[in-house]
Amino acid sequence: MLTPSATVVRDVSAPVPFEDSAPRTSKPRVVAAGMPAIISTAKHGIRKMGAIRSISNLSKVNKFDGFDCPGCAWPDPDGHRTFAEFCENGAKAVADEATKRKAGPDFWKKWSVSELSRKSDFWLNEQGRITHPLVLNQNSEHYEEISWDDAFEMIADNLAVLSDPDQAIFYTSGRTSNEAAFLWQLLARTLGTNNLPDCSNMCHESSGHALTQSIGIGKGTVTLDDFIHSDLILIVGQNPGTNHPRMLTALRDAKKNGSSVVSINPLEEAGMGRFKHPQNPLEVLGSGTKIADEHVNLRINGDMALFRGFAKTIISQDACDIEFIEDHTDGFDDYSELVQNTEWGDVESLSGVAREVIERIGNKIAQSKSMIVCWAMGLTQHKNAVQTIQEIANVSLLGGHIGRSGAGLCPVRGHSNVQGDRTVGINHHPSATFLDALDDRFGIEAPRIPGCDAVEAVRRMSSGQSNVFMSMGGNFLSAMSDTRATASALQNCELTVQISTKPNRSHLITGKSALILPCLGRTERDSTGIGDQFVTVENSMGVVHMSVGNARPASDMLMSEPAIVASIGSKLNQSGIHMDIPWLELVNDYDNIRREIESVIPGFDSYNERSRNRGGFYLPNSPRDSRKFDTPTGKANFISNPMSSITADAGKFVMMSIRSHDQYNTTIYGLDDRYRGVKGGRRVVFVNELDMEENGWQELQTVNVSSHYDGKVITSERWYLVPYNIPPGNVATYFPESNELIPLESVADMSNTPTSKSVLVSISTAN
Ligand SMILES: Nc1nc2c(c(=O)[nH]1)N[C@H]1C(S)=C(S)[C@@H](COP(=O)(O)OP(=O)(O)OC[C@H]3O[C@@H](n4cnc5c(=O)[nH]c(N)nc54)[C@H](O)[C@@H]3O)O[C@H]1N2
Ligand SMILES: Nc1nc2c(c(=O)[nH]1)N[C@H]1C(S)=C(S)[C@@H](COP(=O)(O)OP(=O)(O)OC[C@H]3O[C@@H](n4cnc5c(=O)[nH]c(N)nc54)[C@H](O)[C@@H]3O)O[C@H]1N2
Ligand SMILES: [Mo]
Repeated sequence: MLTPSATVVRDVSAPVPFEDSAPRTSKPRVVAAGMPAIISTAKHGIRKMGAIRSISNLSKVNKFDGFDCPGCAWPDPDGHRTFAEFCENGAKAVADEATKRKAGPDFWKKWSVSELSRKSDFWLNEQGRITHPLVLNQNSEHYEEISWDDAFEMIADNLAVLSDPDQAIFYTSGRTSNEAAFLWQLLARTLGTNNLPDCSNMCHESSGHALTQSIGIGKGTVTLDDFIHSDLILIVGQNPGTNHPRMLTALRDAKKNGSSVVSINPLEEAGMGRFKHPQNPLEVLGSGTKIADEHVNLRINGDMALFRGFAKTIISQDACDIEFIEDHTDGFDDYSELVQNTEWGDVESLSGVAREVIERIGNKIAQSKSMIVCWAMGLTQHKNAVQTIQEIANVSLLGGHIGRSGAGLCPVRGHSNVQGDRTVGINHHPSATFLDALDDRFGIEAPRIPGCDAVEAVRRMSSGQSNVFMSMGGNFLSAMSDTRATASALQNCELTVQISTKPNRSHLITGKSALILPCLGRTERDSTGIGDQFVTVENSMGVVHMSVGNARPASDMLMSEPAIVASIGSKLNQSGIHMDIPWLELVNDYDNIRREIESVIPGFDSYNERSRNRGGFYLPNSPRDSRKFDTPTGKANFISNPMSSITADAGKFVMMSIRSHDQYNTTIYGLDDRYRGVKGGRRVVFVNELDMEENGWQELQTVNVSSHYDGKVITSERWYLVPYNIPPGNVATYFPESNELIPLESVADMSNTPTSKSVLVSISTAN
């Protein structure tokens, strides 16, 4: 369990420590939200924020004059807002940030980093908000208070001595505002590096990569309004009941308007069963709305074959939109030939779905006039993720489901501003056009060599090529695959810097020296010399809008993210790295930052004015708006990839790592997963009953799990078996605990995303 530390004194544990007790299990739920959601919302709110603060905060979530919910990137209705446009898990995210508990300097004096590393992630998060800038000096075991000025000086000193700017890495988590993200990438590029990995590398990178090749834009092509006009919605590899609960409202409304919903998932998730809107008393008391008309229970990673089967059905019925295909696409003939030459037997065996089911759904797709396909991590985190998403694009192109009302492709983003961060330049391989515009505006010479993504960042730190790791939010240690490899990479650094709100494992597994810079959260008032400021974010459907915090900051010592970046930039100016950027002036009035964004990035015309409009504004999206495709041929591309799926040898299983109902990525709110009937523990392995029987395993038996990749074996001890309705040969665990098992080398083709949903494992009973 213990990872050797970089210095003699620290003896820290990188993988999540074991919990003491076994979980308790009960029957999984089939109804999402309803009364249990209301009770859970109230409990979290009142326990963490107190009654008054809780009402005041929750009534400001996603209102026109309030803050953007930090929970997920699902959009809000354009023209109206209900009393409180929030959900149970959004409320948990708000309560978690607005907690009254504080992890002040005394807390860090009391606990050494080694001791803290043996606490669970749940415990760490429960300690509350970080209140002061903190330093962990080389050979020290404790974080101590440091002045902001000394902290910035320490960073500037470390950056100024680098012989090559690529020795520095600037990571971003997708909660960061457009304003902070734009300054962050500007700081990296003026220094001279494109080393800007972000959480997107582990998330929707595969979607961006696939869609750019297929339709010329790395984003989805629907608006929220399209849902109500669709006649068919496919939800593939996504668990909206837990991770995008507000999406259930859109699905309910679409259903009421006659649409049909099909869920495609190895698990029958609760949100896809029945939904009771927690803010509608009649629904809470009644039986709710049935969401999915049909559930396709496929094998993990069976999606590409499934969609190939759909294509077979559509093509065999001559149900293609020939006019659209002729006018707007390229590559149809090759694709059609490939589809027709694909054997049904291969489709069935790779997907794990019977031909008759595939044909039944395929018929629905063939008849649909307006189909939306939604997806999330169930598709993006496999070896063939890019190819799978391109197959979905192919099937959508067959029916002309792009740039038509009620139809389109809908990658559902995770972090609330992950899409915006990419738009404003958080990208390790930026386009030449973007860099040229940056150079022109700021008189710099931004580097043209691509930087590292998340996986490559670990490699560079391990080999010593990079040795300063700076993190704008997030929890890189726990979010990344191969926890041990990531830990030793971070420990190989001279300096690691975390701009954070709450304690997490990345504060404990550090470089020789480390800094924690505590920042304001979304809910909090951000005032500068000239008055209160707001920031802007872009949701999953390309709407840019303002977010204004109004709560009193958790501590007087906090700085805003933009101010922290600007202060680092300004210190670098002083320390001889000449950057002619008026950093401090930019952050005195955030309108100044938005003016810079407007001048560099297309689509942001009259940014300051339009972000003040109720509900913000849509960024241009030519496939959606005008069926124009920014590809080399000017057309959307049918891309013909060979069909594939992961297969396990005898004695091995395919493991997916998923989220419970009580976590936000690596932040653990509680140890329960109400919908899946697991309470009081997270080290569970969900296994099919038949596999349990065949191996003679008992419910809640303790096991060790080992992953296997190209001769590399990683073992993680003490997991509890839970029989579950999951396809035979497939198992599921929760992340971040199971990140320990995901080999760094196991990545998606082209997008380099860790294969968090495709890990080959064996299970052995523990002694
Ligand atoms: N409350 C809460 N909200 C969140 C988050 C959170 O942690 N908590 N995280 C945010 C972030 S960053 C993101 S990216 C999103 C994530 O949102 P999701 O993508 O919904 O998150 P996961 O739990 O990873 O769920 C993946 C789903 O895909 C299914 N799946 C796994 N493998 C396959 C496969 O091969 N094929 C198919 N068809 N299905 C598969 C799983 O059974 C599961 O239902 O949520 C965002 N919102
Ligand atoms: N095995 C496995 N691994 C995965 C995934 C998976 O499905 N399976 N999912 C992947 C996905 S989709 C994602 S997006 C990544 C997530 O990766 P990250 O974005 O790096 O991780 P989070 O857990 O969201 O980050 C939580 C931390 O952010 C800080 N924070 C919270 N709010 C703020 C804020 O307003 N400002 C600042 N500066 N800091 C803040 C807090 O200190 C908190 O501890 O994980 C990935 N890892
Ligand atoms: Mo994500």
